[in-house]
Amino acid sequence: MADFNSFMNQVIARNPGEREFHQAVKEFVESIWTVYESNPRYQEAKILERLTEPERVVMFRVPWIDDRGDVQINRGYRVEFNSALGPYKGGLRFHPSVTLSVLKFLGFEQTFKNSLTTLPMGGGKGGSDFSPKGKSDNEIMRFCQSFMTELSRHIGPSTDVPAGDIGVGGREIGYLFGQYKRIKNEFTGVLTGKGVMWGGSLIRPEATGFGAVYFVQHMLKEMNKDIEGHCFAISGFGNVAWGAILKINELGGKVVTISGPDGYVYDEEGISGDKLDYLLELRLSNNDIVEPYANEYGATFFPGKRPWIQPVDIAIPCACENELSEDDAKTLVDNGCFLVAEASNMGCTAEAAEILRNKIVYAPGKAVNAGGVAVSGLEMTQNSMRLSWTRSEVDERLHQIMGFIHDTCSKYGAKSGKVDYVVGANVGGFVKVAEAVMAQGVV
Ligand code: 2IT
Repeated sequence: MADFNSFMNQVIARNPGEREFHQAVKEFVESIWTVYESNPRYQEAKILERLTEPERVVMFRVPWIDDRGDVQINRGYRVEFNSALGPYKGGLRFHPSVTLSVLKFLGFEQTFKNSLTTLPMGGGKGGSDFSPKGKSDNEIMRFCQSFMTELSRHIGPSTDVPAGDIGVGGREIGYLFGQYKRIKNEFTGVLTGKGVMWGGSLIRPEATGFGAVYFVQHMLKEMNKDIEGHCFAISGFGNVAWGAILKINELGGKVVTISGPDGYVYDEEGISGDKLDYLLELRLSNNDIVEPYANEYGATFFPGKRPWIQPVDIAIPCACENELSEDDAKTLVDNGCFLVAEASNMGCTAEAAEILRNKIVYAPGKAVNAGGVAVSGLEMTQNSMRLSWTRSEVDERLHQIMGFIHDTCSKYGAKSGKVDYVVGANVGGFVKVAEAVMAQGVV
C-alpha cells in the first residue's frame, strides 16, 4: 500500500535542500493521492516516482563581458521535465533568485499546467541567476547571446521550445532567437513570445493576464457574480500584471494596487488608460522598482509592504512564488476579500493556500495562468503552418481554452456543490500525463 509520508520523504532525500521543489510536489501529490491510491496500475508503474524525476537537467556556464570590459559569469539552466504530451515547453527566467530548486518546481508545475491547456506540450523551464537590474541593452544582448550559444545544443522546435518568464520579455526573446538562428542557420519556431513581425503570435504578450481574468470570470459565474464593479489588488508590475489590469478595466473592474520589490502603490482612482503604458516603460527601465509610478500619478507608495493589506474584493498575485503569506491570507479574508486567483506560479505559501481554500474561493497558478503558455502553444501551431491568425482568432481560442480548464477543474474538483480548484487542477492535469506515460512504456 502506498504511503504519502514515505513518498514525500523519498522525494526530500533525493532532492536535498530544494525547498520550492518539495513544496510544489507536496501540494500536488497531496491532492492527487486518492486517485493514485485507488489505482494499482499507477503504483506498479511507479508513476509518481517517474513524474517527480526530471527527464533531463542541463546546467551550464554563461560567461559574458560587461560594459566596463570585466568578465562576468552566470549559471544557466534548462530543466526538461516531462515530454509525455509533447516537446518540453516553458519559460526562461532571468533573476538572481533562480536556483535549480526554483526551476525544478516551475518545470514540474508546467507539466500539469500544459496538460490542462489541452494542447500537445510537455513541461520544461529554464533560466539564469543573471539580474537584468541596472544592465544596459548591450549587456543584456551579450548575455542572451552567450546563454543561447550553449542552450541551442539542447532545444529545437520539436524538442524543447522555451519562452519568456520573469526578466525575459520580447527584447530578450529577440536576442535569443537571433543567436539561435545564427548558430543553426534555421528560421524555426524554437522560441515563443517572438515579435509579431517575425513569427510571434498576436495576444501573446497579453495572454497570461487576459487568460487569468477569463478564468476569474468563470469562477465568478459559479458564484453568480462578475468582474464589473469589483475592486482588485494586483501584485507585480510586469507583463502578467499589465495584461490582467488591461482586461479588468475593459470588463468594468477597478485595480487599485501594483507592487515591486521596493513596496506597493495604492492608486485610489484605479490604474487605467495611460497609466498602463507607463507600466511598460517602467519594466524597460531595468530598475525593478515601482515607486516612480506613485510620483508620476500622485498615488500612495508603501515602502517594503505587499498589497495584500489593502481592502479589496478580489486579489490576483502576479509577481513570483510565495509572495502571499499566511498572515497576508488572513488579512485579505478579514478585510472581506472573497476570491484569490494566482496568476503567479505558486504565488501563495502552502499555509496561505490552505486558509484561502477553506475560507474563501481560491484557484492555483497552474489553472489560472495557463493562458500564457496556451497562446505559446498557438504560436507553435501558427509557426508550423507558416501563417498567422488574427487577434480575434487567437483571443477566441484563448477564451475557449480557459473555459476548458475551468470545466476540467469543475469535473475533478467538485466538492459539496463548490469547486475545489486545487484538486480539480491537479487531478485534471495529472490524469492525462499519467495515461500518456503509461501508454509510452518505461522510458
Ligand atoms: O509560467 C509560464 O507558464 C510561462 N512563463 C510561459 C511559458 C511559455 O512557454 O509560454
